[in-house]
Amino acid sequence: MKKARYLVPHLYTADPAVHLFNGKLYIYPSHDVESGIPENDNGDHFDMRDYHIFSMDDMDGEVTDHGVALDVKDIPWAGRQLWDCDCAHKDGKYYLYFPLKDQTDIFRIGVAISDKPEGPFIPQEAPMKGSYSIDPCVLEDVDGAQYMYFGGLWGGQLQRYRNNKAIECGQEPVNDAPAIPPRIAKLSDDMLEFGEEPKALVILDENGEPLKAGDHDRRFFEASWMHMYNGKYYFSYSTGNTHKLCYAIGDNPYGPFTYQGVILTPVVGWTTHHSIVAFKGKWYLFHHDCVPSNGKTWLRSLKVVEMEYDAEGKIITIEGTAE
Ligand code: FUB
Repeated sequence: MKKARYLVPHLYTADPAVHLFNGKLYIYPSHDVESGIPENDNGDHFDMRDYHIFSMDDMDGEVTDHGVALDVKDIPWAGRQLWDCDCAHKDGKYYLYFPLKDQTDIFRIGVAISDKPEGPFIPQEAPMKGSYSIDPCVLEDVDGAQYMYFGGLWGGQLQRYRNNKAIECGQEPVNDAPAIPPRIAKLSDDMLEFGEEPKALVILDENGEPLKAGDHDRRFFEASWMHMYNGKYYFSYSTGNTHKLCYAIGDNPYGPFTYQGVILTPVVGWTTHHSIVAFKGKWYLFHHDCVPSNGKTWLRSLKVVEMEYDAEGKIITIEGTAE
């Protein structure tokens, strides 16, 4: 499969997290809706209320919609805005991690549990202790340890935290100040909490210096994803207001990671968000764009395209507008 393929024509869906469970690919996306809220830098127009989960047996085959797996009205601590989620598996249970604003309009990360990868998922009574910001993604390492990566700037509120504490009037730093890093934390054995204090995931430039806040073409904005290739850890992310998917490589789950380049150039739309997965001997980039909604940035559609590496393990850049 070389041509990009839209996956879910009947629903607007975005931010795909994709995993191979029981021989099938399961897709955990955001479910976009027409909220009627004017577009702003805070992302208020992304007022999503539930998740649908999808599965596919083959990359070219049918995509099954398993229906509503979790609804905001069933989450006891809910305020608003169900954003990008991810799912992890341990000992026969599936754990759906989701960012949601609480009743004070602060993003927290919640967990919901199911016996099946497609749900339905039963949410916990309260968000994960000490959680903040958005876009959780979970990597199961080769030794079975599970790590959560998270964070997102602007509407994702990451700029409001330093050393895991909320600060007054947090702003994104500028110019030569170090960029705000995404966070990593090992999960607890029961998968329901952080098993340690979240740490900064540092992305270094070609000189071994942390990327700078003013380097909007390369600095982390949101949309963490981690995958492994040839024994290395590939951390990929969105640059937000410069609309690229980039990646950095490290030797272990915590890093540091060294910036490598662009995976996907800007798509039609504002946000860009993805996952990378191997299936039946090939690599795929799942992502979204706003072509089917004629450019409405809050009504996005899932796509998949084959992704390739060169002989040195570098990801070959894909054009965001490729058909
Ligand atoms: O879908 C809402 C937000 O938009 C996600 O959490 C971000 O990553 C961006 O795609």
